[in-house]
Formats: sequence, structure tokens, C-alpha cells
Amino acid sequence: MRFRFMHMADVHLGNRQYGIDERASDFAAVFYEACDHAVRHKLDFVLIAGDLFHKRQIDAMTLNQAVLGLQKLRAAGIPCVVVQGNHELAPYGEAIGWVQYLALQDLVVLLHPILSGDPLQLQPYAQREGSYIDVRPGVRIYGLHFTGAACAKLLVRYAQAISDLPPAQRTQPDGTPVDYTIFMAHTGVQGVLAGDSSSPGMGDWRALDDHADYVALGHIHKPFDFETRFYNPGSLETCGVDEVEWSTRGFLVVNVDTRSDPKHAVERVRSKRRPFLRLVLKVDPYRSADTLLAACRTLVEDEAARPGGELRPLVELSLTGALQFAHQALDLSEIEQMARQALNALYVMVRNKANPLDAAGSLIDEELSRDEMERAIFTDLFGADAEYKGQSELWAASAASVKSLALRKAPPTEIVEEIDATIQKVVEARKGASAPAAPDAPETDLEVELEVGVEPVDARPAQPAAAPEPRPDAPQTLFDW
Ligand SMILES: [Mn+2]
Repeated sequence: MRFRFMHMADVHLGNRQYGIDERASDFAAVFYEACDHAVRHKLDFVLIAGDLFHKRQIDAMTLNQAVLGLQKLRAAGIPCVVVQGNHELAPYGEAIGWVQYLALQDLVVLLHPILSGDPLQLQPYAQREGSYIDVRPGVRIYGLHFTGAACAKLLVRYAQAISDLPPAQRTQPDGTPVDYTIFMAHTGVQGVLAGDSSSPGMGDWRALDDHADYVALGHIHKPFDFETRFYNPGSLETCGVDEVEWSTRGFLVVNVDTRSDPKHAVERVRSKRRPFLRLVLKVDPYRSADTLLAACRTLVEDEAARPGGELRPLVELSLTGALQFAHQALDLSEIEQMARQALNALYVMVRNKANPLDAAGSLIDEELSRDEMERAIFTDLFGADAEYKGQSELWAASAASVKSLALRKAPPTEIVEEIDATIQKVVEARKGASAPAAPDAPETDLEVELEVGVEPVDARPAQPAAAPEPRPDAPQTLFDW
């Protein structure tokens, strides 16, 4: 059996990014483009793995954009099968959400299991509701909406529920077997993105090994695929600057031939989204606001000279390094206006990440050697943190040693020994400092506290033990899935 389908996710219709109307239109435009592609290439069906909408409460314009895109598919006789994402679950206190409304209008097939029972219950899609659908003879799609950190355990229950289906429901109504199974869920795979602690890990996903040929994912806006089974297309448009580097985002076109192994060949199609430029200027060489502005001008004019798309770009211009003059002299709005004109940009954000003169400038002393300067900067950084302040020189010495150990690729045990030795020294130093005032201070607390303090050496971003679940109504953060 051969057929083709499209897999997209994280469309985020209604995302009026940066308060700009054109951005909401951009999110609609790439959705229309995907729908047109499906129609033009006569695909057999389309999957949207959650977050069709950016918000639970959408306006009429956003609903109209969804309807216009979905009508293209319906007019061409292409079924569109969806699951709900975290951004679009029914608003609190409402019986149904807007994706369910689209299902009631026969514009989408909305799938979800019935979670209340144990074991979990799966119903075939009927009367605009259900957990799975045989979208064409021999092709079955199971759906799971966004369930947050509960997802890992639900996968096991879902797999069990599939195994427990009565024989009559394991096959097509005419008794022919299911040849190709898709499991669609609005969740990721843990480890793809740092800071994502709610997605199931690969071990959890193993539960579905015997139940899915293709796992259609959404939620994480970074595209990825694993084991020719797990696929994530990434966001169609750019919901945050951190997504810019994931250039292959778009939609997937899956060519299935159930006689081949694997049963599908997957093609990534990059969406025609608005260009998003990230420019960086290191400010260290510039001794005045005027020379810095001139350097910004050169940077953006060089960028403007490059061949661009038809769409006015979005621009992020970051200033990094150490500022060599008083930051009050720096006029960010002047830089922003200049960049907007030079690049004919739709929107420019200037991010000043440069260290102000008083923090970094005071440490730059041409009399010092490189090592001495490094030690001075480490001491200053540790000294700025209340936790390390009392023993900042000990920590600075240790940081310098750890750095050189790492540079000469010393074994991890040696690095741990170095840090251990420092902790011992710090404990001794603290005992000495606090002994007269608090002779009975419990040693263990101190050590626990210090162990926590050592973590940054690990070079991994600190992760909270249990990250809060993404809240759809929360303001846009770094990871606005
Ligand atoms: Mn999303």
C-alpha cells in the first residue's frame, strides 16, 4: 500500500508577536502555504500535532484564518487529523475549546483518549469524537493531547489500551489488518532541549514500539527525528528568537510504502517564514557612543547588502563584550531606528548584553598578565555572589585550576578531586571565620550548601527538580512552546 501525508505542528495562529499585526498574518501565511502544498501534491491526509492556535481564547480573525486553511483541505477531500496542544485546550470553565469547535464543523478530526477510566479507554472516531481513526483502509491514527508531565505514564497506559482493544477493533471493520499505524501526540522526547523536563524519555516511548510505525510529535519547536520512527517538524513560523537557529523547521511530507523497510521516507520542507536576523556586535573596540553607532551601521549595512527575501526581516541586534564608555551615553533607540531603516526591517530589538564600564572596565589593567587578569576577574565574579563572597579568592584559584585541567583534558576524577579539595579549604576557612560566633554551627548543612554551590562547574544549565508545566496564558518566555 502506498500513500502520502503531511505532518505539521505548532502553527500558533493568532500569535500577534511583538504586538505587530503583520506577525499574526505571517503565522497564517505559512499555514496556508502548508495547506496549499498538501492540495497541490494531492496528499492523502494532513496531521496537525497540536498548537494550531497560540491561545485558548482566540479572536474572530484567528478563527477565520484556521477555517480558511482547513477549508482548502476539505474542498480537496483531504482529511485533517489533529490533537490539542497546551496553547489551545478549552478555556477554564468552558465546555469546549476552539479546536473542538473546528471538529464540530467537520473541518478537523480531533483525537484524544478518555483519561478518566483505568485502564484508559480508546474509542473509534464517531460523531465527531474519538481516540483513533482509520483515516483510510489499513491506516490507523491514535491521538493524545497535551498532558504535561503526566505524559510518560500515560504512554504505558495508552499502549496497554491498544493491546486490550477487542479483536473486532484491532482490524478494519471488514476484518483486514491495519498496515500502518501513526501515534500522534503533543509532546517531545526528553533530552532534545535542555530545560524540558515534562516530555517522556526514550525509555518511556519504548512502550509504543509494537504499536506505531510513525510517531507524529509537536510541542517542541525544534525539529528532530529518531530511529526512523519519531518525527517532529518544529514550528512553522518563529515563536521566539531561540528558534531562529533551527533552520530546517517547517512541515514533513511522508511517503509511505508499507512493503518497504522502513515503511516511510520522510521529506522535510522548510516553511517560507519571514527572515529573522540575529546580529551581534562586540562593543570592546569602541571608545565612544559615536564610534559604536558607526560600527552598528557598518554591521547592518553589510547585512542589508546581502541578498534577502521579499519579506521585511525581523532583527535582533545584540551588543556584547565590555562597554568602554559610560553606558548613559549609549542610545539604544538611535541604534534601533538606524537598523530599522538600513534593513527595511519590520521590527528591530536591540539587546544590550554588554557589561557596563564599572563592572568590567575596572578589571582591565594592562600591567597584569593574562593569568593575573583572569584571576582578578574570577575573584570579582565570585565576590559579587553572596554565597562565595567570603572565600572568593579560594574559589577563583580553584576555577582557574579547573579551567586548566579541563583544557588539558584531565580525567573527570582529577577535576572532582580539585573541587573537593577546594570545598575542604572553604569549609576550614568558614569554620575559622565562624567559630567564635557560632561554635555549634552544624557542619553538614554547610557541606550540603557547598555541594549545591559547586554545580555550575558542571557546565550544564541548572535544572529545577520539577519544572512547572508550561502555562498557556503565561507571558512569552524563552521556551514558549
Ligand atoms: Mn507550541
